[in-house]
Amino acid sequence: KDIDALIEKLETHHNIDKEELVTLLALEDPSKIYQAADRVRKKYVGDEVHLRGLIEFSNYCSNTCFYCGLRGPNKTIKRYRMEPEEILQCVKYGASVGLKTIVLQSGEDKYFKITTLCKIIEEIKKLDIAVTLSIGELSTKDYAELKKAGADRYLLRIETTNKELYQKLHPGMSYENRVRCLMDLRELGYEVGTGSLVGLPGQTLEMLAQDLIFFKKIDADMLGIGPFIPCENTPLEREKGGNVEIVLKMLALSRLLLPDINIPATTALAVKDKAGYIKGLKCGANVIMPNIGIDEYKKLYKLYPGKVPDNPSEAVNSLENIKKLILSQNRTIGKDKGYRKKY
Ligand code: MET
Repeated sequence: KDIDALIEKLETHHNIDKEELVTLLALEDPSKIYQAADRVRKKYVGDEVHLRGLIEFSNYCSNTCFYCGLRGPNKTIKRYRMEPEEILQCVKYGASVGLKTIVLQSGEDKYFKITTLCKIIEEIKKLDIAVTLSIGELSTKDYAELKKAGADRYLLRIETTNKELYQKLHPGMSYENRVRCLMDLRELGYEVGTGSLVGLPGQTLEMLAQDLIFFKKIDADMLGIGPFIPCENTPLEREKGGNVEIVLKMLALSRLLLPDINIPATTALAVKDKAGYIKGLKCGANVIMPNIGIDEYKKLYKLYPGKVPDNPSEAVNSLENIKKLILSQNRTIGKDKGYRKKY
């Protein structure tokens, strides 16, 4: 009874306090949360699933995030950088198959000058394609220049809003600077995406509830939420990793709190669970990010294991696989750039 009232409150008012969120996150049978999230998704963003073509253009990284296979100190992976020409070839392919958004992602690679990135962005924009960047923490000035060149959106997950856990997992980085980046991006007029890694060692339901409160507070336009998958040759390689159910709860509660935003069913969710994309789409998600990069590089972008099978065309996040999957769920493929339509 109480639970039904809580869910109804969320579904109508899109607001709830932290203790109530913890109660919902702890529910043994979350099916009513999922159903409510699916209704809200349908009502506010409809049946369209927006595709965002992902290009992982460099796996060099100067950071040392404990969970990530690309961390600087990991000397066991081969590093690569794509040439601007190669990036643009992938973009053109994406355009030719109807994609309207390209996501450029990399480790924190100081090699690429802002002016180089600006030129790439300008070229992409000529094709009438929205540009999302996911290249980490930069100065206010750099963010401003990239915006001026035409970048539309920026993804920068907070990963966890628990400061103590954040500092433990990100030596040499600061929680305050990450929040500063998000505030800068907002102020500069980007659509801003953030999100969390779910199932980190030491992460509690209270912390996850706090993440949700944070997303609501900063009015995130996009939220990427996925399971923590332990990766070899990282300090967390022997940890357990996040489970799918808690990720789905976070997705569904995000949709209920922020009804009109763009929420991907993440690649990590699909890697963790064969039906991950479908489950995500049924729990509030309305975006999927097919990888449109170059096969030989995809194999080297090892954020976590299982992303790329021996034959990359069999990857869960291939465009072909994703298109089929969306149609199989009686959903449609978004035809426009898929900006957030604030209600
Ligand atoms: N390095 C960037 C970040 O921390 C991009 C995603 S991590 C591969 O946000």
